[in-house]
Amino acid sequence: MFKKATTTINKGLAAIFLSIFTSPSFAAWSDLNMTQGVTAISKEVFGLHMLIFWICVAIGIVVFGVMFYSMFAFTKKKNPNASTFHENTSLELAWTIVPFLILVLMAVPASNTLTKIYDDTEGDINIQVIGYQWKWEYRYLEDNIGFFSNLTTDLDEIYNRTPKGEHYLEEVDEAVVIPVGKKIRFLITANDVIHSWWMPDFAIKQDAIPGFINTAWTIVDKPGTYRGKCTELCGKNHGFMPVVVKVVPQDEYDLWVAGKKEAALKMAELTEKTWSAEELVQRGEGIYQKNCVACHQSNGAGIAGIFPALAGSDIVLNNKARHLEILMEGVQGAAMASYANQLSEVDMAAVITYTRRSWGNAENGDGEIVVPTDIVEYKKPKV
Ligand code: HEC
Ligand SMILES: [Cu+2]
Repeated sequence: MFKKATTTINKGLAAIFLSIFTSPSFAAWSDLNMTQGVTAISKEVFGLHMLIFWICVAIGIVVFGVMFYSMFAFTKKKNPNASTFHENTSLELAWTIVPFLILVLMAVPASNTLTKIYDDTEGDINIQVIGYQWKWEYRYLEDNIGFFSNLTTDLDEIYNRTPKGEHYLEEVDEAVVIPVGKKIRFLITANDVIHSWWMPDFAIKQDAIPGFINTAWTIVDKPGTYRGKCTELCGKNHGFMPVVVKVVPQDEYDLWVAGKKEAALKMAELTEKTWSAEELVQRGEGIYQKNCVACHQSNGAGIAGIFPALAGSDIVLNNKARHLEILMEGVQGAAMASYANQLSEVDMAAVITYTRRSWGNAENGDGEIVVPTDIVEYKKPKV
């Protein structure tokens, strides 16, 4: 029984060592080892890791060598009279100075790399990264564009109802896009709790802390899609807020920025235009179906005792200010979340107006509508 177990373990170990030593090149035992990444810094970090690993191996061999040598060379049988000396100045000096020198030897290149990593000077492109429960927001400071990046993995995959896809839990609706060869500085913070923005291929792992801004930077020369995740336990959906960065050639990046700006401009125009109640109701229906029916139901009747009815609700009928506030701020301690960051001004106004105008609400209440500029006004800092 015991023998069988040890044979299995031995075979397992042999297989592991065999797989390490027979891999194409020594650095390529990458599925066991740390990733080398794709940037100069990440390769440097990998180099440091290997250097220190081999120093540890050498120390291990010396220490265990001496230990095993002593165990076998000085058994009671071979050496019945143990020597009893104590205090040996040169030995004590040696075992103080040698480890000190080893530490310095490791500290010099490590500090060198750390100083490079902590360079917080301005980048060619500066992107603010904001962690939320449970998604990331990105704001390109120079171009004044921004968006949220949400997980897109299907719930069916998460609950094992369908096979898991290739990028399971590492796919988003909108990736960060950056150009090759440019210095990108990330200004990392959070909106609610502590998150951490981790992109192993760039050797970036930086805490996102509310009220603080931590920086990180990268220059990536290899186009591609890179994937990371939040690495600070941040609540129930911590495992569901991946980081995806697409590195593209400069001209492709310029096109992307132009497209984003155009979309923002269109949105601004939509916000400013004069909306009729009918137009808002029409637009609001789809938004209501997508965001609200799970709780308030498509007929606005809610679910008794859990989700209040919006049809005939006093707030929806007669209290425009409170209605707006609930949608913008959410209700503390209840399942009603804030939609301020999830819906554009136009969509927010549309969904509110839709609920004020549907299910007989227009007839039974004041029938007031909310237009996009009301939301813009609400969002302005109050003095
Ligand atoms: C996850 C469930 C959920 C979703 C989704 C949701 N709500 Fe709510 N909503 C609630 C709950 C619970 C309350 C009651 C909060 C409280 O006062 O305790 C509420 C309250 C409200 C109220 C106040 C009603 C009243 O009479 O007190 C309005 C208005 C409202 N929601 C509108 C919306 C709109 C519009 C959407 C979609 C954009 C939406 N809600 C999405 C759960 C939800
Ligand atoms: Cu997080």
